[in-house]
Amino acid sequence: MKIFAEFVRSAASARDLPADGLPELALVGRSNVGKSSVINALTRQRIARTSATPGKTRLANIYRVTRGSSKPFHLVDLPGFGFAKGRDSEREFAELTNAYFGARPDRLAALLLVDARHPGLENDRQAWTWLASVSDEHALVATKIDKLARGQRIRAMREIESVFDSPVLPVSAVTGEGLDELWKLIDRLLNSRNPNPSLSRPSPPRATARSLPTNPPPATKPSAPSQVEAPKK
Ligand SMILES: Nc1nc2c(ncn2[C@@H]2O[C@H](COP(=O)(O)OP(=O)(O)O)[C@@H](O)[C@H]2O)c(=O)[nH]1
Ligand SMILES: [Mg+2]
Repeated sequence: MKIFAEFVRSAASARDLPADGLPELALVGRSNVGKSSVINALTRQRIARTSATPGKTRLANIYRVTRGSSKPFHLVDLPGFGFAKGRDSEREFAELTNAYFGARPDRLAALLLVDARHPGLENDRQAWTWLASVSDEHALVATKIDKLARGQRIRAMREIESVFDSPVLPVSAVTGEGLDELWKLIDRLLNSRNPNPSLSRPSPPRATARSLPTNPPPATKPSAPSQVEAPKK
């Protein structure tokens, strides 16, 4: 399948986001979680700059992506969060994301990327809660799955699904694992959005993250925060 991707622009606030009505998919995640790498792997281009130094990107980078005969969409690489600690981290995330999407939650489809090796970090959980409050169309992706051995993986994915109370899709930008599934998930997120949200309220479909073809959802509700340690690179 042919994929065409081009950089559109960087945006410092919601005002700079394109207003041409194309569907948007936001990538949300801590700095260094692998957002840019996932974009490059998905588009098979070195279009997004990756960095071993967290915190380089303070702007949202917007790409226009067309896959096969599908309608084009905008991929929005949001600035990473995760520098501030404790209470400040909640504010940090709210500021970053509200700057981009505060004015247009109806148009927000989003993926939260979490590091497969660090299930349940506090700021990841805050980000998930925030996404759940502003968007029906969001799903969870675990990055850098290549860094975990088989046994560790199963345990880590179970823990992530339990903490977030949601299915998770494991991917690797390095080996390409999970990318086909990720494309399917993206198609579903973009296409399940109602173009006229006012017609569908007050019973919005909540099918997106739930319909991931991964493991069944955990039987129990998430427990207390499991860890808040600083992630390894
Ligand atoms: N092993 C491995 N490393 C990855 C993967 N994705 C990203 N990385 C590395 O993690 C670092 C941060 O990646 P980047 O895409 O810049 O993260 P961003 O800050 O979220 O955009 C870089 O050194 C990448 O090479 C992956 O799937 N597997
Ligand atoms: Mg990046």
